[in-house]
Amino acid sequence: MQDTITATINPADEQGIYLEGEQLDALKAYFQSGTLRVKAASQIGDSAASIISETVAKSLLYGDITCPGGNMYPTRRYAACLRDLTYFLRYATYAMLAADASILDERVLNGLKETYSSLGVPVEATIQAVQAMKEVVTHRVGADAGQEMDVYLDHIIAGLS
Ligand code: CYC
Repeated sequence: MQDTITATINPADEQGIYLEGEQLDALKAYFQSGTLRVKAASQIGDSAASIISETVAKSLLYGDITCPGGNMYPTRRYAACLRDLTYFLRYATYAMLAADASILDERVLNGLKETYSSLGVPVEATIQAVQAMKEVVTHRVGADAGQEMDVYLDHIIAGLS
């Protein structure tokens, strides 16, 4: 995985030059947002289970998807869906801490669309669930940190689209 620091320093190192201007500004913004990121990661970690259940209630429950014939039926598939959502939340939180989406590409999105397609997991419903997760997370962590998490949850949505 990469983070904002390595993504900024590595190219400078390859050229043997000091960081300047925009690169230093990017690092400054990253360091200044550090406390916000760490606080949000702690809040999300502490309430991950309830974030997932609220997300599911908001987006997937009470529809055909949990009934016979739906992709969240029976319990085995329901559990796989909850597990996938917990992966999305945890990896988006890592990416938010690093301010870099590469961990999502490497660990979550690589081959996911193909896997879902071969198993008949509906992409539209998955995207709706991630949209709901954005709202639930923002409600928990506040607007500023929520905006940061949105970047990485949107990255998952884009990777599935
Ligand atoms: C299945 N989700 C899977 C599978 C993988 C992942 C690999 C197939 C293997 C298995 O069942 O475990 C996803 N695995 C991951 C990811 C990682 C990983 C992301 C990275 C850490 O290691 N079905 C719905 C909902 C949605 C859903 C809309 C939840 C949002 O209708 C998810 N994923 C879902 C379901 C299955 C699945 C139901 C089981 C499908 C089946 O076996 O028929």
